[in-house]
Amino acid sequence: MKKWIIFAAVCCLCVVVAACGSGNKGNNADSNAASSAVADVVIKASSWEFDQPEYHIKKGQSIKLELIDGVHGVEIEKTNLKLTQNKIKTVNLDAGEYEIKCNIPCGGGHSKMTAKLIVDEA
Ligand SMILES: [Cu+2]
Repeated sequence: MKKWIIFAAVCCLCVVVAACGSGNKGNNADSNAASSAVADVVIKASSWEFDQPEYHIKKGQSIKLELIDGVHGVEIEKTNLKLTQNKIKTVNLDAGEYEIKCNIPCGGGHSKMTAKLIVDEA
């Protein structure tokens, strides 16, 4: 009887350890997915330029700012849309052309950091 109880206790312990192990793996997978989450359009900013002169997007698609070097932000003129590093936002603007500019004073070339966001008909 005593042996059976010890056997049962060891089994329980194994189940708990296995559950914890797989739980941790699950968490790691989740955090990796979050940090490398994919946006439809990625703007890459460095000092002092954006990686493309124009970015095309469709209404309802998502957009993200990645920093290559320096600290920059993105403001889309005449809209409330602002992007900060690695935060994915959905673009719900009407079709048309919008000016993009850096909205964080980032040094000598700050005022040259402009580009276009072109929202295409979905
Ligand atoms: Cu700037």
